Amino acid sequence: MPLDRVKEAEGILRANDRGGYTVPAQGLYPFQWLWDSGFVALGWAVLDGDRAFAELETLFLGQWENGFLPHIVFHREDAGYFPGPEIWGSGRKPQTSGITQPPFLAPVLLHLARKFGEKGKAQARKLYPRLLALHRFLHLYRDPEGTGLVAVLHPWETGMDNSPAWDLPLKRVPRYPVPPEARRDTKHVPPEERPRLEDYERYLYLVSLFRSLNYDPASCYRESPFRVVDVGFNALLLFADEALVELAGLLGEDPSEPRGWWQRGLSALEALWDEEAGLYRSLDLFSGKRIPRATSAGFLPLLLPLPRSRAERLLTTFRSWAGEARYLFPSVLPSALYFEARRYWRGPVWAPVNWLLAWGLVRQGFHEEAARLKKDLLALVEGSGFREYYHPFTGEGLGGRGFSWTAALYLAWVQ
Ligand code: 9WN
Repeated sequence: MPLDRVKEAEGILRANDRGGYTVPAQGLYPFQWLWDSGFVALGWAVLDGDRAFAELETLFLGQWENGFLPHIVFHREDAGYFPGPEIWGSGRKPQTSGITQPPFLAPVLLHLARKFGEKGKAQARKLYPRLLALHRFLHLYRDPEGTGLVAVLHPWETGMDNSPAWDLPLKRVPRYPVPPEARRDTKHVPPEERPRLEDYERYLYLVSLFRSLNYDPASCYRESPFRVVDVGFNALLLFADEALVELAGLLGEDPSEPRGWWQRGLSALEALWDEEAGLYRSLDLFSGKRIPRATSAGFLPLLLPLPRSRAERLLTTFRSWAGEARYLFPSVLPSALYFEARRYWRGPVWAPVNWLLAWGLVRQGFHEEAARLKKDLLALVEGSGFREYYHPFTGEGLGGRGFSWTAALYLAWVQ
């Protein structure tokens, strides 16, 4: 691994460090994001254990009294991002958004607790109750009927904002006028690499609706015209439930509550399996149907214990995708009509997805494919720098530059 890239990765984390939290990218994303912080903590763990724990502690400063953890914490003012704190109007201190993101935090805390021995355990003990409260919130308020799977109420909650999987469910969401100049993202990044204005108008409608409901969780669930069981979010939540069980064991806590969520969720996940397509799909709770779109999220259940035949079927699908791209792993099947090589979550390769899928493939014993995901990501970084995402055919870097999670995962991978 080229030493200068390692130094550069470290430099990016340090430059994006705002004291206890790391912004995903200067300019484009000037606040603290939930799932970014999980990945970033894995990078900090290579450099400085205390700083890794601090990333999570600072994130939890934004937790609400009901356990909810918002997807953005606005620790400081910055006019460079839209929608900013004044649009969300959460009324919290620090100011926050009012929707969440994939809770990819317990596996990170478990990793840190194991890596840093007694000191790590002491830190984990402080964060464990907060994580438990977050998971309790999600299982309770996002699954009021106790199905075992939770709903997301906004595409931003999936972390894969303009995934083609959300096109159909989003059609039910009215458009809220967003003057094109209000957007800041397209001032940092070419518009063809970002979501379309129409998507933003629907995103903003949902924000204004949730705000008008004072972010009351039961009302938001009931009133939201977007209610989807995202396979990615659920796979990560269940993976995190399992990590909570392990953390409970490590810390001498009672594991029965997270174990219950985990077991119930694993059997409920069966409803998302599409045997014909050979991958998992998200479920639209309004139509009651699985969403027929092939996205990388459908492979994230590889992180969970799967029957052998299921894992092998997923591997076959993985290989057929691999045959369609130069660099793995495209966010959408390249031969699909809705694939767009440069547009954000509609085609490009993303570092955290490679990293999560590799972790899942290792869990299933598929080491060769996991090694390929690592090799491709390292090649993308070495060829194009620490970008937000990459073109799956040419390897061109796209979106934001000096990107924290790409730098952090590179460090975690080459250490
Ligand atoms: C909205 C910060 C975040 C990531 C998401 C990614 C993008 C935000 C945006 O940036 O979303 O949350 O404004 O585009 O889609 O996964 O957490 O890096």
